[in-house]
Amino acid sequence: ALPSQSSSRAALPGLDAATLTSLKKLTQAYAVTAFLALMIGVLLGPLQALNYGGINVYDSPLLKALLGSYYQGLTLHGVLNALVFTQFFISGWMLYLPVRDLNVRPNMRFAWFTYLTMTAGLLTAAVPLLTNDATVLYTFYPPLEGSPVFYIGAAVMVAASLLVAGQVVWLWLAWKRAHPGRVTPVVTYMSVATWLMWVVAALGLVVEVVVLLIPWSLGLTRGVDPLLARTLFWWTGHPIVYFWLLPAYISWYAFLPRQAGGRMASEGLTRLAFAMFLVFSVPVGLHHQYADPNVQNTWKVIHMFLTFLVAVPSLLTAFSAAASLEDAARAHGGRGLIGWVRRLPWGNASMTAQVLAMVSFIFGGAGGIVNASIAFSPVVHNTAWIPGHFHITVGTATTLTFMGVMFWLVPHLTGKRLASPRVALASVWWWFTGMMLLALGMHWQGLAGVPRRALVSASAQQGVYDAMHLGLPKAITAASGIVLFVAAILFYAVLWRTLLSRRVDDPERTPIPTSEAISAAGETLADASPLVRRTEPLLALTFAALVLVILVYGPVIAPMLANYQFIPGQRLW
Ligand code: HAS
Ligand code: HEM
Ligand code: CU
Repeated sequence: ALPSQSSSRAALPGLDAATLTSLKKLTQAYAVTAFLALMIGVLLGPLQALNYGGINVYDSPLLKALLGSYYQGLTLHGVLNALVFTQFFISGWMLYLPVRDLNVRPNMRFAWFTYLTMTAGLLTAAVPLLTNDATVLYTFYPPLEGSPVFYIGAAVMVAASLLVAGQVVWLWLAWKRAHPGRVTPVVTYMSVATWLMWVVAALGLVVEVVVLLIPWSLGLTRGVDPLLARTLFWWTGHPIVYFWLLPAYISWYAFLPRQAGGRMASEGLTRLAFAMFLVFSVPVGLHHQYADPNVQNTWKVIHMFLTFLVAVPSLLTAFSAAASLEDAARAHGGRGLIGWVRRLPWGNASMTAQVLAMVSFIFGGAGGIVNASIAFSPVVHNTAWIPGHFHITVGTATTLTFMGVMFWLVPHLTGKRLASPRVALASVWWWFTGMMLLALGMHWQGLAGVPRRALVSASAQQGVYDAMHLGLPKAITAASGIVLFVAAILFYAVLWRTLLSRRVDDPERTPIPTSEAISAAGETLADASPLVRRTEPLLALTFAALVLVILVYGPVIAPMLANYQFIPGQRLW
């Protein structure tokens, strides 16, 4: 049966079989494109880990033939993993879930058009990346100047994600009109809040790329202002990390409890967390720019406090996730203060992946608070500490969660059975172990001052690091690359074997693992708690987000516009 929350009196057309089939194909297309991008990106990672282990493989004839430089590889790694993998997976995931949750019929022509647009953007941007004409790293800070084809492709990709956002918001509003007075079901609530946050967040990047970078790279303007470009970039660049995280949170809140054998803690609390992310995710970007000149300290400190505020909904999530796991384990005979942990279904690769992803995020989040503290920032900024931080946030909390989701999502979409569940289980432990080692080695080296984004294994620099006795963290980092390489092989063996096998079941036999809530929100707004009623108007909260962003970015950006600098581009590769 379809897990539908909408009633039959609705005038809105529900999902019919043909639309559902097409929607499942589309979701599969998004997910497979995502994991293909990740596969290429992840092949490059271990080479970088070896570099931070003091082993330079970039002089080998094979790599010399394949890559123009360390930086071409690093650009591909960052773009494919952090930008392409995430965006494709999320666009499929966060269209599929609300459509099923509301049981509404989307316009599938439009949905496929969006997927094709996004793919066209990706292929366009891929050309200059592969020909070494856009080796600008995934942050593409000017005055580094890549080929205009790269910026245009990236803009098309981001625009396509905004079309998905538009479609989901549109469907939600149609559902609201057909069901006046009803509380938005919680999976839809989380999805719509995330998409609306992304719309406000994306404004900075859209303006940067469309107004500044594309005309400049086409030679239409004399130069570009690097400080303004960076500020617009981080307007989007911080909240983009929540655009990667919240789709994983959706799974932690709504699906993981059921997979663990328990219930979601509270729908009201879940909605509060997402409402807070909607309002507070964006106005914090200056925590990436503490070292930038010509930005007043006052604004840096204000962004710092807002960063601490936006950590609160993650702390709510930590509480909530732990509560629902504990609820599950105790329901299955778990006992003791922490002994209950053993009663979680550790044989289930999908559950295990997600719980390990959460564990990594405890450390990733704690490191984030260090980064955000303006007094600590000079110690860690631009050092290997930072890649240490984000491989246990986006590289594990997000990526390992999506890997775990694939273990039920592919059977659910295709009717194929997960190939080798035991290999799947092994792959997630290898990934978790590898990423924890990578994080340990990189954080450690960062504290010793080893820079990020550097071919540190090149002989000239090695002497300096050898003098610092970094043998142990270097060895840990090199080992992490090998462990992660094994993890990737195990994971992709399972994924491709599953996808290439024959359909054996009715796909709906593997249901979406929607969890019940210990404390539900209620059906109608009239019966709901004040918290549920106040978090319902998502459009008003979006407006509040926009006002807050203008308040904390207006005074930062206005002087940059008044003193706009035309800096010519540079090609350093
Ligand atoms: Fe970050 C840099 C601050 C979260 C990603 N971050 C980066 C970069 C990336 C990134 C990619 O303030 C590099 C950008 C570049 O290339 O320059 N980050 C934060 C803060 C948070 C944070 C305060 N980051 C993330 C997330 C990311 C991500 C999420 C991706 C998905 N980050 C920074 C700062 C910088 C930065 C500075 C700039 C550094 C510099 O100097 O350049 C917070 O959102 C973190 C809040 C999270 C928590 C943890 C909650 C824990 C949970 C798990 C609970 C687990 C349970 C398990 C219950 C407070 C939810 C129970 C298990 C059982 C078995 C019982
Ligand atoms: C950078 C290793 C997977 C995203 C790096 C660096 C290393 C590394 C050592 C630092 C390079 C430097 O600063 O010079 C690995 C390994 C992986 C892996 C061994 C697993 C096989 C991932 C995943 C993601 C990711 C899954 C995201 C989904 C990034 C990003 C950068 C990076 C965004 C920064 C690129 C830049 O500075 O421009 N990786 N990584 N990596 N990695 Fe990974
Ligand atoms: Cu940030």
